[in-house]
Amino acid sequence: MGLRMVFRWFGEGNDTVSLDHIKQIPGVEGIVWALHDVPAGDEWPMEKIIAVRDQAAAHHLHIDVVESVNVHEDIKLGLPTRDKYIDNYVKTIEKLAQAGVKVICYNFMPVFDWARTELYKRLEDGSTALFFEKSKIHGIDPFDLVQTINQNSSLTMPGWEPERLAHLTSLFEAYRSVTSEDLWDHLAYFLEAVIPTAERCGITMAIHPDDPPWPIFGLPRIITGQDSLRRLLSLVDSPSNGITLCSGSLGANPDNDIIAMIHEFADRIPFAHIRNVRVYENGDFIETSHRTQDGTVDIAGIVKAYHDTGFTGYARPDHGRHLWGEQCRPGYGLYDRAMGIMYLWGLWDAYQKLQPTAEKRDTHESIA
Ligand code: CS2
Ligand code: MN
Repeated sequence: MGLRMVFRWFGEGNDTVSLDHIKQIPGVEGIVWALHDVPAGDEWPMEKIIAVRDQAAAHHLHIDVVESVNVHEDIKLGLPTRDKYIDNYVKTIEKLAQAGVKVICYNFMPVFDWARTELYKRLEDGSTALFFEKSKIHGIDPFDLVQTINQNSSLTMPGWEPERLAHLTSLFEAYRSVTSEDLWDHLAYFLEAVIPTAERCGITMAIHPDDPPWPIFGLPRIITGQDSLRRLLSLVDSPSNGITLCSGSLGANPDNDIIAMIHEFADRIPFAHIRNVRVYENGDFIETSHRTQDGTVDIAGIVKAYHDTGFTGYARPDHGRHLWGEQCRPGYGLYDRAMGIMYLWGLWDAYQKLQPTAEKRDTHESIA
């Protein structure tokens, strides 16, 4: 038993990559999925959950990992209406458990999920990748944002669909008085409400770090590094309160020591996102191939840390470059992620061969 490789799939008709393709990537045992058409805050319908399970099962893939059940803004804002959305969240956890799900990834970023300034930035090798240009985002007044986006169509992020943009100004208004300490309180309130259900159902909630891991547009962002992950775990001390350790998100800040995090939080990481990123001196960053030398994140060291801590959780390659003319969702093509998997397996198998985990554990036990 070792690392369990999974692959993100956005669903039938919603992804250029098919389950047939995913099945052909060596060692992939399951999909990482979600009901992307269900709005945040709504309860997930059982028949839709089962439909995805059946599609996956027809390809001998499991649905153990969901990414994400999104958290409604009212929960992050701490509004009185949050309780009804939390009730829906609890019901969704129960249903997912019933369908066999083991891990639910979520994030607690206000308004936006990941943020980039360019989706198709050309790399030297001719491929394209997601790019973040610090000066384009920093210094933008949130209240000018809608106008800025309209003028600059390359500035784009998930959640920036026209219908959401219309609400952007009022959302920014609502967040104006929310400090990062408030956001921590709202996260604690949410976890205190959902973790007992997760525990009872055998589900681990796994928070995804903020991407990039610092505040943008004047909005607080709190899951940014080792100290904040430690604080997150202490909010509710339960094995069901866990982490999706994303090396790419955390790696955008070169001060983050991801290997140290793997060692410190080993038993609380049910799900690993492994990807590389190249950070430039001015703070800009671009997503690269998974190979260690191509970026500034020590992927070989990270896989070694998972190996050395006896990791038996789920792992997936994260974003990849767009290669060979592939038309796909930004960051979610088939080729680079499939190559990423082979790189991760290469490292994993080599470490395993040099020092099998079980043997290593025995040695530790006998030393201890
Ligand atoms: C990111 C996020 O890890 C990723 O691929 O692009 O969109 C991530 O899925 C969410 O933040 C998790 O809630
Ligand atoms: Mn990630």
